[in-house]
Amino acid sequence: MTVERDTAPASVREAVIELLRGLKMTTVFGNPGSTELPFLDRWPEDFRYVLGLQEASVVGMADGYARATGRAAFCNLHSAAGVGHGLGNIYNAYRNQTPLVISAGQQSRSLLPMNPFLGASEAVSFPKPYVKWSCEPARAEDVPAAIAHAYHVATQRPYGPTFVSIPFDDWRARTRRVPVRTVSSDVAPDPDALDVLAQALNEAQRPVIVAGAEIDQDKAGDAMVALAERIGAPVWAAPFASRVVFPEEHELFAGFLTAAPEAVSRALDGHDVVLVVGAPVFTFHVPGECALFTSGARIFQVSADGDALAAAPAGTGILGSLRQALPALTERVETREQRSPVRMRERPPAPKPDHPIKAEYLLHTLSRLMPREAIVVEEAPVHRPAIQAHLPIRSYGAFHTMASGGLGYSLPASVGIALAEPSRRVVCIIGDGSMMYSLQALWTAVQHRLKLTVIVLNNAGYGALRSFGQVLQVRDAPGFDLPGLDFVALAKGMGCDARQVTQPEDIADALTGAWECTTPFLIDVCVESAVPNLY
Ligand SMILES: Cc1ncc(C[n+]2csc(CCOP(=O)(O)OP(=O)(O)O)c2C)c(N)n1
Repeated sequence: MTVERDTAPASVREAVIELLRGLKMTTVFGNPGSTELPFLDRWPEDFRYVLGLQEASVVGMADGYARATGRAAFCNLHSAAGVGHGLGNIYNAYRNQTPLVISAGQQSRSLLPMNPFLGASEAVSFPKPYVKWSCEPARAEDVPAAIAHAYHVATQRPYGPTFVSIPFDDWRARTRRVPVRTVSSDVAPDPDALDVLAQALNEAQRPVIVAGAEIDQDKAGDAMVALAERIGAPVWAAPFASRVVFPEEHELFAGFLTAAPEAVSRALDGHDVVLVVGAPVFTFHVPGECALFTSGARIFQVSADGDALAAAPAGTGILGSLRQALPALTERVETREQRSPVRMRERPPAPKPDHPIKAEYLLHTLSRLMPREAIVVEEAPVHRPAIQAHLPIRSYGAFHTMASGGLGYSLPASVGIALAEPSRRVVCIIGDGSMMYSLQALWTAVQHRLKLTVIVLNNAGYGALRSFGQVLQVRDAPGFDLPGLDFVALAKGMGCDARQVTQPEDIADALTGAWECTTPFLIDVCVESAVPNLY
């Protein structure tokens, strides 16, 4: 009689542990404090606690783990200040649409009226608006139900983080177990709307697809490729896509849209039907005039993210999960015999081994030598165009970055991904500036002996700001240079083996050595400090 067992009396802690087990959230990412100790008491043998040394790393690791497993991940943060440290990556998780259940300690209910040590004022509001749902239950016995609720909201489209604040004395209160329920989260698209879209595609002279991160998240990659091949349309990556959107060596892959209205309009100019799949219309970083919106081109957007459909300034929105919508659309469209000519993506020439090392040369060499099953995690803003040009990602699931622009994400995320995918090599390509935001994630990677290679693209400064400063004609601004950072010493100080590379001829040897390592290894590559224009 499952129902009776499910609802039998228990302590709040017992009920929460059983719930987490039932929801397959037995890997808990955390940083503990006194307010969380009752939860950690007598830790169950089948649970894994992944300790992060600062909460930004804890949340980033959980995000990476959730991305790689395709399931919600659970975090346990320290009250108030711990949540505060985690907020940057809570924002990132919200924008990444990563399903996370974040719990945080709170002081005892009896002490709260007296502003106690470690008390969180307005705990529920603190992480808003970057959590989809937030709760400190009115009664201790409601904590397990609140966590179940948080899980089901986090795993509804669009996925995202949720938050539960748990007072210290709640864990020992008596309650009833909550049942582990199944709640579906796919949304079927309106068939009539798909008919209209299919007709537009069938009648189009030059259709084009703009693909976004939702495709990979939804495991709808094969369906995306099948649709593109059926209609013979080129596929662009949406601006700032945080995952692989299309195999980058496929003949229909057209390249990456820049997050600027004029650049997007130029790239899509001449196409009469623009189909945006699993992405906003569009993510911009700089203002400007997007002529596409008034050009007469018909824009269609298919996504399970109702807010992305609502925020689009133009076009027809179709709400639906891509793993449902894409096959249904492919069935409806005619195979195009006469393809409009697809502009082949130009492959850049092989870069030269100059000194100082050019990022392009490093990335070209990396692409040649990297194990085929490797997963790339990126946070090197000024080098992103070079990464896109020289390190083509060939398969879904093999690339991650944050959707939001908040630095301090990718190093901990790569740790979470490596924990979820222990058989695959994870390669984190990261700027020297980005490296310093959540550096302590490296310690967790060492403790778990992960197959993680960190490649620091060290241009001794905030390259993206140097570049953006040039675009905006900002002169003599302070705060762009980062002299005196010794990444080999920093890594070794946390038990991570590391070496510095200053000569192009040493790159191949350093990479080959890293692949032989079954524990984390950091390569600090000194690259030239001159920066390209990003816009
Ligand atoms: C949390 C956070 N703080 C500050 C910034 C502003 N910012 C954007 S790019 C950048 C420089 C990044 O430098 P680095 O990681 O060395 O990469 P590079 O641009 O040189 O490739 C900074 C500081 C940000 N995006 N996020």
